[in-house]
Amino acid sequence: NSVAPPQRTNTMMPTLNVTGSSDSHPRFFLSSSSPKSEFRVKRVSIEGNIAVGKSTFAKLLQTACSDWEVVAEPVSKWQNIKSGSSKETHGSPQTTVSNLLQMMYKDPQRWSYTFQTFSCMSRFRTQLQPPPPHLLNSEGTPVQVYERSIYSDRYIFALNMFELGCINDTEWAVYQDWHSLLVEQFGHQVELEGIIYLRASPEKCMERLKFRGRSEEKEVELDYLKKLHIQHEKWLVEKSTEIHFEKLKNVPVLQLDGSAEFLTDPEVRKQFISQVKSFFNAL
Ligand code: UDP
Ligand code: D5M
Ligand code: MG
Repeated sequence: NSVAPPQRTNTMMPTLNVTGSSDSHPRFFLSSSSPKSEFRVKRVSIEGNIAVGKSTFAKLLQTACSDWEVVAEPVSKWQNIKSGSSKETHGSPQTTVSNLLQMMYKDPQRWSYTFQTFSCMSRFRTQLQPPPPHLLNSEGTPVQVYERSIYSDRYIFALNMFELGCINDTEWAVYQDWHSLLVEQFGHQVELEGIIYLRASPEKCMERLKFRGRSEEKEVELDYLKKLHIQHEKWLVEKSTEIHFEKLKNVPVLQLDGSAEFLTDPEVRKQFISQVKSFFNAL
């Protein structure tokens, strides 16, 4: 269905620009992101365990169709925390002060809450970005695809950290409070129309995690991946996770077999793309 929900008004407000014109009267025009075109862009996140192949799959989608725009997970931002914002540093170059991803894995008790605030902030920023102009002008089915989302941050990682005792009761209460406030305030701007769940066994993910060899993840244990797998299953398959946002409860989920070798097997790639196309068309 290409009929847009009428409520997505805050991003949809057409921008009224004023310019000088040749007859020296101001000229008003609507920017190219008209409400109608922006409503049509669907937003979908790719969800799945660590190292299941989300980034690889995202790249595949990016090359498969010009109507699909992929936004990668900002891992490098978490690995390179910069010294203040450029405003605060008065134009002097920012320097890397720490690697928060590494700190979280080395001392989860101390750094999990900090990590959750930072990763969720960066995901909010990502999901609030307007679609690029070529999607707005697309004649087909334009889709903006995110690698993970503000929802997996809460219902997979933060929840898991809380259940592991790495986030305490107070931190969990505070986290949930600001997360809900932001989701409610930004409303339709941060909603998803669909989710692709790349699903594989924790063992397969561990094999790929080792193969990828990201230094911060050296000490990640199979047991941690098993816990994250269960969180994904509860949220996206069994639907037993308590979800606090009505729209999210009913978001369609496309499940793909992440253990298939879509990186090297062209047949699997073809099948995946075809399933994704049908899924996007039906949203
Ligand atoms: N990978 C693979 N075969 C596949 C998909 C992925 O060998 O069909 C590898 C990929 O090359 C990488 C690792 O699995 O070395 C993890 O993939 P990625 O970084 O995409 O996983 P993510 O953490 O983003 O889910
Ligand atoms: O995920 C990137 C890396 O970041 C991986 O080590 C998991 C970690 N990650 C991502 N989001 C979170 C949250 N919210 N909490 C804790 N850890 C997180 P990858 O699967 O490699 O794309
Ligand atoms: Mg990735």
